[in-house]
Amino acid sequence: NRLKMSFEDREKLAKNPVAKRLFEIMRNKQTTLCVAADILSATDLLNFAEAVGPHICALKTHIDIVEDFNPNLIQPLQQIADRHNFVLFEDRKFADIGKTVEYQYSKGLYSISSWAPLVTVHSLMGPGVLDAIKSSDGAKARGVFLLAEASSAGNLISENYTKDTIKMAEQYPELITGIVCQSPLFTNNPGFIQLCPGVQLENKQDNLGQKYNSPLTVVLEKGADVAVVGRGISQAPEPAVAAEKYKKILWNAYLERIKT
Ligand code: 5IU
Repeated sequence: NRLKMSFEDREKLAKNPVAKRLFEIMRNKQTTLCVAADILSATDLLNFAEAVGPHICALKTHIDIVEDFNPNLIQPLQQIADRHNFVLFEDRKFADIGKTVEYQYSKGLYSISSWAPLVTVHSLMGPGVLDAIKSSDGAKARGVFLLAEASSAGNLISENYTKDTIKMAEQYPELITGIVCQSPLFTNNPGFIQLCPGVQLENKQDNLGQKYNSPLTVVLEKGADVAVVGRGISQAPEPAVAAEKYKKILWNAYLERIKT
């Protein structure tokens, strides 16, 4: 049972290099916190990454919302990620035919595959998207979080879609880092990491359909390994303080979960 296993034991079973790296970072930094850096200015994004860096295992970006984006942003962002030892994670949610995804992933203004070892992908369009990610240009150690469930109210994902998404992931153990979901999903592969967005202490929802659970709920009841916190940290008066607080709650919940 994945939920009772330590990250150390699961790291040995992971076949994807980014999953192995994430498990290692989580153990060493004692953090399962991924911060969503939904930030509109390049300078603010860098300052934010620097502030929360010590407390996170991954920084999730939406690079296409940066209003003054310039490719020169990437190098300092990578330096911050290296210095604080976290993974850059572009939440691109690829959902087109394989060939188009290949271009979106490795070409264009953002050239995502050259700097983001982790990306999100929709299973909707079929496994050709995963073949495209696998064979595209870019850095070789790469991983995918496949989207099996969403935190937004009224989303159209059915139980069968979720199950079939997990089956698809299991066909690509070398490429798949894990699964984005909201419940303790059944997978035969404990090397997969469960990523759970929609986590906050203050609010239960926003005014655009986002639904939140507490850090304790997602780890102990929903099976989250890595929890994504966005505005709970980015809108806090002191993001570094908030990040440390979430980190500690999440890590203690993980220890509680694996305790026999
Ligand atoms: N995100 C979700 N829910 C999902 C998926 C992705 O919230 O089901 I898939 C993203 C969107 C945003 C971040 O970048 O995670 C959550 O930010 P807040 O914690 O600010 O709501």
